[in-house]
Amino acid sequence: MLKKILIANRGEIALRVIRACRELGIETLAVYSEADEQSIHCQIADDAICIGAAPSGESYLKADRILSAAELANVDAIHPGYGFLSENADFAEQCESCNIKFIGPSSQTIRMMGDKALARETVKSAKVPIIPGSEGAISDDKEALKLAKEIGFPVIIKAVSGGGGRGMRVAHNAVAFQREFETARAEAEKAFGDASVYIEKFIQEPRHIEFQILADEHGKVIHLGERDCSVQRRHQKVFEEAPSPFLSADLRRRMGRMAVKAAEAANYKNAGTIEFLVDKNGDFFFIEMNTRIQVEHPVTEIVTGIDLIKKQIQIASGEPLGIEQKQVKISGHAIECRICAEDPSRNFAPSPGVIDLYYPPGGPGIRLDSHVYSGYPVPPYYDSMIGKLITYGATRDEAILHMNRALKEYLIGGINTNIPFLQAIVSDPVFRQGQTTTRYVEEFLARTPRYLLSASQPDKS
Ligand code: MV4
Repeated sequence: MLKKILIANRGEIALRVIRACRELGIETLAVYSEADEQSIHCQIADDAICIGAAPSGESYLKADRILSAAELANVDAIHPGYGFLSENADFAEQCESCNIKFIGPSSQTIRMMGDKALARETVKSAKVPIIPGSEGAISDDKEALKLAKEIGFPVIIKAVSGGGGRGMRVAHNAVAFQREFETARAEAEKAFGDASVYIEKFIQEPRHIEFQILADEHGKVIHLGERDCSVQRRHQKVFEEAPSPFLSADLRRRMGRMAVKAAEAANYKNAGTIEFLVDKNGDFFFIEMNTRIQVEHPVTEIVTGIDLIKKQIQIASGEPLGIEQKQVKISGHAIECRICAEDPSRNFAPSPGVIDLYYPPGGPGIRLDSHVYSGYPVPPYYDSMIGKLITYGATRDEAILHMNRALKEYLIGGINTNIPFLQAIVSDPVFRQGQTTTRYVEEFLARTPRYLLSASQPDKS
């Protein structure tokens, strides 16, 4: 078993990893930026090292400083959490060459899955369904247009180095396609330093359903069922739940089998996620693989009873999975919502500042993963998420009942949060009936008056 782990992250996920380490009897080293000196992850870790100034480019993204801290403190592994360096193949490779275990898949797998066109081809070779589209990247505009016409409009143009919704353009006809193709390539070059794009048939109003997989270093791969992440706003997930209210037992079995095949094709190790789009007919297609632990992992932990962070560490230690696919049972229902320091009535503008009152919800059916407390200054430098509220019950209705109650109990003063927005969604009949697609939030916001989304009363003047 690993003895000492550096947590190359901040916020709730740093805390989550430290908690798992502590229960496994593993020593922890936190790293932090100057803005995070008062952060709880520095307090509860066994040790903490400052790695630079507040902006993440000066600290949490500085691979060399993190590796220096790792060598100085003599850790034997690094847990990258999500975001920051978690899907950086170069960083994973540097860890490998320093003989420090990167808790995740190999740098090779990260690199391969980071190339979204290569990921498509890789899973296709394992007969995992993909969306009709180009074979690999396509650079010639005439060839691209010809292919788009063959596929049939609308089509979507995606950056090979993108992912998570960044660098995508939709074209509904040939004229628009020529324009969007050039724009997509220019944007991709600017955002990722790589102009390569690929194209796919555009699926209208899909559901986003992803499968959690676990793979040990002895070649065994299992899946832990799905999460439905259709409730998103501008590619930021808002609600995530397990199981999906949309999947039949048969569809779940078929998708799960394909998720395992995709992971096997990538020679995957550790915890990972296979993302699918599911259309109205229940046809499903692979879109991307995420080679990290995800924000929404707790809903899977609750319905399977498996601690994913501990599993990541045990797998990285070389231990066998110790669970057979047929032993994985999904029971009950869990829903997560992301609590963010932002103002929904002002187009979700970030709302950093000092939390001057903090009363978290508790009681039956509630898990709260958060690093904040009364007096905590939410820094303006990072993601606005200040916690994840997860509720669970025997049924979806019960989980929703707890969520509704917990959101009303949750008191956060001094900053604005998205809690009123989350409350409005859990009360919405479309959400309650589980009728959500990736268009849902947009549609919800279009029919919901802004004052209903803020804690303050409407301006009467
Ligand atoms: C698509 C799509 C429709 N058709 N691909 C966005 C995130 C990235 N992982 C893939 N995304 C999409 N790919 C095809 N061929 C629609 C989306 C999409 C989306 C996907 C999941 C969740 C929310 C979304 C919101 C808008 C678009």
